[in-house]
Amino acid sequence: MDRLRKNREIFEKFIAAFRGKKLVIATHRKADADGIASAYALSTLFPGSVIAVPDELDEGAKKLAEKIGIGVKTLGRLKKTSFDGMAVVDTSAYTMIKDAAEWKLVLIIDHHEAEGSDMKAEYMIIEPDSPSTAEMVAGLIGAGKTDGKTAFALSVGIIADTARFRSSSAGTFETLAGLMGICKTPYVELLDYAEPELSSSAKIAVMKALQRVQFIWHADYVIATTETGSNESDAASLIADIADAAFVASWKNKERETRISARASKKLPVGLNEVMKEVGLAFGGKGGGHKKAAGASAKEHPEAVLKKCVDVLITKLEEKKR
Ligand SMILES: [Mn+2]
Repeated sequence: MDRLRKNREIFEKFIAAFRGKKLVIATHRKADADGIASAYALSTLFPGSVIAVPDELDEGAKKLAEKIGIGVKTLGRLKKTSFDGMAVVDTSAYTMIKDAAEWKLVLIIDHHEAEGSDMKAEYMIIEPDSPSTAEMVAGLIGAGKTDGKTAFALSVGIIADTARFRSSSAGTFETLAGLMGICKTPYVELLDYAEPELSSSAKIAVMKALQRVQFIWHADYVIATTETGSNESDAASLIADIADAAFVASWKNKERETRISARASKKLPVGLNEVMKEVGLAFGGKGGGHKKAAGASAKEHPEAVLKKCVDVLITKLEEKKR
């Protein structure tokens, strides 16, 4: 693949230019296993670097970091003058990592769609078609060159972000097989890290979301909406196992905004990242993500935002027909 070769070239140039430098390797807010695994793998090439996040880790990322002993710092507490620059993995949008605005960005590795991405770095490796940043990083470093801990982390990142291979290519399986050969961990154990058991309170939040599901049937597509206090992405993923599109809203009182988590079935012909972008813009917020998994923030109450999600999706479905 031409693009792979080109990206490897960029990566090698980056390595040569920054060898021995002290970097902050950062990922997006509410960091997930893909972001943390990618940051960790990159950090093995830059001894003395630190891994940092804007706020917190999600359950999977927390479990992974504990298992292999990844130290994660908070971005706001780091002294910029102690570092030679920041590398960002698994996002290229300032909304996902506000602190990055104050840093000199030297490298971005990401697999999110170009819309909504507004960060620029000296070295940029973006592959919107890649199912995970972990797979990209494994390809850039060379899966065969990783150590056991790195191979474990990247395996978990790949399984987590593909949602059990819903979005995967032959390359995904090849890369994972290579990594599993190195970390010698059975798939079931990796899966346990990629999809950790939800806490009881998270399970209850999802159950409440299910109780409140409303749906409409439009031109052979079932579109579901609901609200929850938390765990909107868990609820959206579960509902989209059945519905063609799921929009789950959660009101964030501190930010005075609604967060939407959107998931689509294989069948839905419209990219939810486009829907989320339009919804965010309509309410003074932002949106984006992937075609099948996207999100938005909106300065409006959940009911109105969910209505807008459905309206925008239906408009786009109608446009497809024409
Ligand atoms: Mn990712």
